[in-house]
Order: sequence, then structure tokens, then C-alpha cells
Amino acid sequence: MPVTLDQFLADGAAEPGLAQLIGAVADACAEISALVRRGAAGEVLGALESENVQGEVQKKLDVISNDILLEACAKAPALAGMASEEMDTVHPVRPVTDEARYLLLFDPLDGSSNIDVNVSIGTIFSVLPVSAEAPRDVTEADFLQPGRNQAAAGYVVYGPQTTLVMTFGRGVTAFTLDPETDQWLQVIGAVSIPRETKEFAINASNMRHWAPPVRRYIDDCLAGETGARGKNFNMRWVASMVADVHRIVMRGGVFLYPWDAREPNRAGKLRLMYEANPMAMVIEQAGGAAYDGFGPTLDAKPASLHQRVSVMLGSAAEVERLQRLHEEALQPA
Ligand code: P6P
Repeated sequence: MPVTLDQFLADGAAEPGLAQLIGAVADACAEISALVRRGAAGEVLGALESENVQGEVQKKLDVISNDILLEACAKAPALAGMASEEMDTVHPVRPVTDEARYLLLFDPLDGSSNIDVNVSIGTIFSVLPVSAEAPRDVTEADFLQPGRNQAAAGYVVYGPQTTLVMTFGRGVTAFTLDPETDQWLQVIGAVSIPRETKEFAINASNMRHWAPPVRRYIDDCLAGETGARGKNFNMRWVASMVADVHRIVMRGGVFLYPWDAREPNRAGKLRLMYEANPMAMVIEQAGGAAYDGFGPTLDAKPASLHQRVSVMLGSAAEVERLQRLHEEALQPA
């Protein structure tokens, strides 16, 4: 009989307050999964009139998922505050104390442009520690910590199966939701990402806008066995980060959403705090690597809650190659 998430969390996977918080996240995601599965039958598809802080049109399910997470997670006594892609500012839950010592950040429904066309989407979450000399409400500054500080991170992919992949910093484990019992059943005890791969994921329509190191890396992949790599590559692009990252978690690969010249003043499309950092922690804990064009993603020092970042992550040998190409590009000719 597979281990359930409740058993896993009760058996010392993390200190009780953090375990209870992750349990609340999982409960919320089981509820979101049921809504995603119902789709149009549940009258939750389609877009709203509103836009989020990113200036993106909000889908009904974006806002519903955000509210489900806010309500479910606020019940966890260890939680002092939350932040979300769908909310302009941070959301204090209770004053910071020795018990209320965590912050939760999330993208409630990443890839939401895929909702209406029935392509896998997901929830991404990150947990940071917080402390205070005396009880006080959290502020945005409390959230601006490097990803290396995360106490936990993970995602739920709503696909043919609903699967939770997460880490407390001691390896990566995966649970699949049994919709008949609403129980999360452990399906992988220790995820390990192959160091090598033949599969890359990037939106190739942006090729003419890429920086030279990215262009060189992809050109070498496309040259296949006749080129510098001496092997053929395959390409995948779901346009749903959670789905692309989950494939890499399951069989290796490299995912790139790098800086490009379309908006030169923008570091990238994806957000550091609640997309890149949690994914980078999962990938590194599973033996892969994550790089932001300057150094390890997890070492990036955030300046603002919704800041964007260049993302290159996955099989370690490929990320190391990308890092070398970036560093060589900085050398004097
Ligand atoms: P593009 C989804 O909107 C998302 O934020 C990520 O999940 C995904 O990897 C990326 O954007 C897709 O972007 O430019 O290919 O549509």
C-alpha cells in the first residue's frame, strides 16, 4: 500500500508547523484539481474583465484557484503571510511569532492560457522562513529573500494525472492524487534527474531575439550529430512551465525561457519568487541545475516581489554548458 501524503508528513518529513502548511497547500490543490477536471462542465472556464499585476487577462480559474489557496492555507497556524502572482501586494495572515514563522508564495494556476484548450496547467508554491523580534505583520521586505532560503518548494501538475512534486531540502518526492479517495499517494520516493539529455524546451519563435549564448546553444542542438554536440536532440514546448518542468523531473531535459531583445529591460518572462525559485529548488534537489544567466537561480537577490528572471534549468550537463557559453561571451574577444 503506497504511503499517503498525510502519513509522509506525519512521519517527520518536516517540523509539524511546516508539515501542516504543506498539507493545507495539498488540500487546496486537490480542490483546484476537481475544478480543473470539470472544466466547462463546471462553468469555470473563460476570462474575466480584470487584469492581474502582470497586466495579464485573468481567467476565472486563476482567481478561483487563488482564493482557494488563500482560504485553505490561512488556517495553518505556522503561516504569517502569503504572496501570489494574482495579487499586487502581500497578504498578511497573522503576526510573525515563533509559531507563525513561514511565508507562502504561489502562482495559483500557471499556464492558464492553456486552460480553455485543455492542456496541462499547474500550481507552483514556495515557502520561506520569517522571524521578528516582536509580533508584527509581514511586509513585502520579508519576502525578498534568495531562493536558497526556501524551507520547502514544489508544484502540482493538473494533467492526465494530478501529481504533487515537492522538496523540504532533503531530496524530491512525488505524490499522485487518487480522485476516488482524494488521497495523495506517494509514487516516487526520490526523484533523480539524469545529468545528460537529448531533449530541450524553448519557444523557438523567439529565436531572432535571443542573446548569442542561447542562440549558440540551440543552434548546436539543432545541428545534431553533424554538429558540435555529436548527437541529435528533440524539442518540446508545452507553453505551460509546470508541464515542461514535470517532464524534465520525470525523464530529464532542459527548459529555457531566457532574456530576449523583445523587451531588453526585462530580465525574462517568468517570475523569480513564485515560479523560478521553487522550480529551481526542486530541480537542484533532484540533481539538476538552474541558472539565470549570471549565476545559480537560487542565489539571485530579489529586489521586488513580482520581478522577472531568465530561466534555464534541468539536466546538469546542459545547464553547465549554457553557463559556460554565457561566461565565454563575456570574455574579451
Ligand atoms: P510563451 C504560461 O503563460 C507561462 O507563464 C509559462 O507557464 C510558460 O512556460 C510560458 O509562459 C509560455 O510562454 O511565450 O511560450 O507563451
